Amino acid sequence: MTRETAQVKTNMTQELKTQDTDNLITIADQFTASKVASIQAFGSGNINDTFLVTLDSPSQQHFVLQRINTSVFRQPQLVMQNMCIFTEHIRNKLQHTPLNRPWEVPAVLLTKDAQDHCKDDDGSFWRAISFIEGSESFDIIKDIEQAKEVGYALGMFHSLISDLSPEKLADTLEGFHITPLYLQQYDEVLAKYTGSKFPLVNYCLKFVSDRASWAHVLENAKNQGHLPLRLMHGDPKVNNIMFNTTTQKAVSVIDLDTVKPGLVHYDIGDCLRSACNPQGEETKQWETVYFDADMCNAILQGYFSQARDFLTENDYAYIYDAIRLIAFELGLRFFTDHLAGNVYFKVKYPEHNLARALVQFKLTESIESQETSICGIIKGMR
Ligand code: GN1
Ligand code: MG
Repeated sequence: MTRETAQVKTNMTQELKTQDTDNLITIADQFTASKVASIQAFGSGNINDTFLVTLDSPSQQHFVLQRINTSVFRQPQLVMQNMCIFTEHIRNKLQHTPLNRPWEVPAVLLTKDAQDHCKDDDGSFWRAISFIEGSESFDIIKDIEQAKEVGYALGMFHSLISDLSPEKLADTLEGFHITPLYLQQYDEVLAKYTGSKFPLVNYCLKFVSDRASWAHVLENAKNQGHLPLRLMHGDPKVNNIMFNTTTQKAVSVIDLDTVKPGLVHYDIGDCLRSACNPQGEETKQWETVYFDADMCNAILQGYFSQARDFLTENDYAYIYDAIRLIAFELGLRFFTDHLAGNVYFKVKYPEHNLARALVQFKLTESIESQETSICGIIKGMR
């Protein structure tokens, strides 16, 4: 059975009930000596369940409480181990060489028994992370200035972990961003496919089959030694970048579950596919989705201002492919999950993953139609 189809029940999102809130308070209590004032569902994550805990305390106002989806992260204790290792590395580094502008690293909060997680009566895995006070995130980029900040944040993140050896971190999500493996899972799901009531499924089927042979591009480059294995964030979509609410400068990158060995290209692709889509990945108007090359230019400017020192000539050569590939790959992952019955990504309605796939495929088409200008932008950055 494939990782993305491993979960048996459908991931339909649910509202918070009073009884749930009581349970949540009991869990949140384990991570704080202060009184919990309130708890609310937080963010728009597709995998874990995330809550913002508000405290009655002048010293710490909030923290983020999360139930890790253990059907996806099979060894959540390794996720926590990775998080402790690299956040400590970054904190040490910042202490010795302070930056010339504010930057925050989310901290793992310990339970009253000094553990980095706790389990509830159902065996669910809970952990708490500090909240960056006075910061906010956006699902859709507002303007070019913000785009430069998004790029700066990813470049800063990569630069801060660039001297931590990839072997120091465990592979917490095998196959993550290995496109050929997603194609393999897709073929397995397709083998059981008996037709659909949604005509747009046919468009998606053709979309994938037209690109299946090209989709090995980054893995081939990695296997041939053209691209080095490094540490990556894994999920630097635009709403994982935190902005100071007053200065509107990027101050942190959050959602650190998938920081693990990989290619920085997966991150560059993921950041651009999410930040250069002005309609956002949840739009229902998939026909009008396009890739905004001006935003791409600004993000890459911000990125290279921080990343130039550790990138090689080969790295530049694969950036266009990375942008195209990660949009395609996410579309493929959503589409596979739709065909498999919505077992991996949380959904709000039955054809939600199909709608999400169409958005990413349309974005991929738009990237392909602008290949010359996107490659020109990348060339201009060297
Ligand atoms: C998932 O759960 P969330 O929203 O942080 C997914 C990413 C996708 C993203 C698309 C572990 O991230 O790979 O890009 O949805 N995370 C995992 O919104 O599969
Ligand atoms: Mg994530």
